[in-house]
Amino acid sequence: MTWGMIGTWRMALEGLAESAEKLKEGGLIGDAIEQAIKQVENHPDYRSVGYGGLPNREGIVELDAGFMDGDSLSVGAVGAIKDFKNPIAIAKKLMTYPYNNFLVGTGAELYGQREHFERCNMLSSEGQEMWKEKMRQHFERELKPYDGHDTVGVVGVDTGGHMAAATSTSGLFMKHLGRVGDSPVVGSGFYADSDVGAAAATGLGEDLMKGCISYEIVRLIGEGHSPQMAAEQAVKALNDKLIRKRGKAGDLSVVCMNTKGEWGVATNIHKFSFVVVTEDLKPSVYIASFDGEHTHYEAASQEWIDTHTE
Ligand code: SD4
Repeated sequence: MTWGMIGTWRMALEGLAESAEKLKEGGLIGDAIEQAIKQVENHPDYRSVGYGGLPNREGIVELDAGFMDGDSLSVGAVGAIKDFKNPIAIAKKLMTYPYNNFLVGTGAELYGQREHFERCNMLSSEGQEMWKEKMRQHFERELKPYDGHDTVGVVGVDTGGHMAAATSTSGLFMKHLGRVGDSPVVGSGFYADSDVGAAAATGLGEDLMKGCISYEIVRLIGEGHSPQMAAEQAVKALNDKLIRKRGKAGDLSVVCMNTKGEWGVATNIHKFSFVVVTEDLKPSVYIASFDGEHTHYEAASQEWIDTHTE
């Protein structure tokens, strides 16, 4: 059987490259994805995930993460959790219970503490400096809440045909205390079904949730569409509907894969970077853009990869 993973944004590169080695040797997709996302969470230069993530408007780093196992459809998630090093590991553990799979705020923190997950003050001094600067810009020139915020989402299949999907994020810049976006919400931020495929999303959570976008993509793959067709169709339909009903659509970007390791990507923005690794493709960064009708993508240059972190 084949294997492969696809992840949102350039920041997924190092993690996917390393965990691909495990998949190659027959490792489980859930473990590979957890390892890949942990690397992003632990990286202080990635400003939107884990340690070093940008704080909310109160200056507090609240993190969201979700995990889904495509064999059992089990889901685990945490929302608005503070001071834990790897929210993704907590989400993955929560997946193993029959109930209480999605914990938020103090309940999530209490659980993490009881289970001895590693604690960490997630506010780096760089994150704090950047927050001050962003706050200043916000008041000076009405910075959009979205600016500079990305979620890492990874989906994939292993040689045993198991599929999984997961996300981790510090959410939107300038979000309110307690605000939770699409990322830990099953069906919106992520979805996996080992019979069909898996998908993950990044962008404006408030709009991604309106289309249950990750579930919709997997559903379309199940109807016989290629991952690329499914991703493009779902994003275009949601984008158009949001514009028709609300006058505008927030940023919507997705990645997906089917059981054969075939992958797809779609976006409604100008520059959405993503990373793919499969049995036949070394870890590669691409940049996707939307022309109003279709998503196009091309390989990122080494120079671009070296000078961009997100
Ligand atoms: C959220 N979807 O919290 C996340 C943020 C994100 O690219 O993905 N930004 O709404």
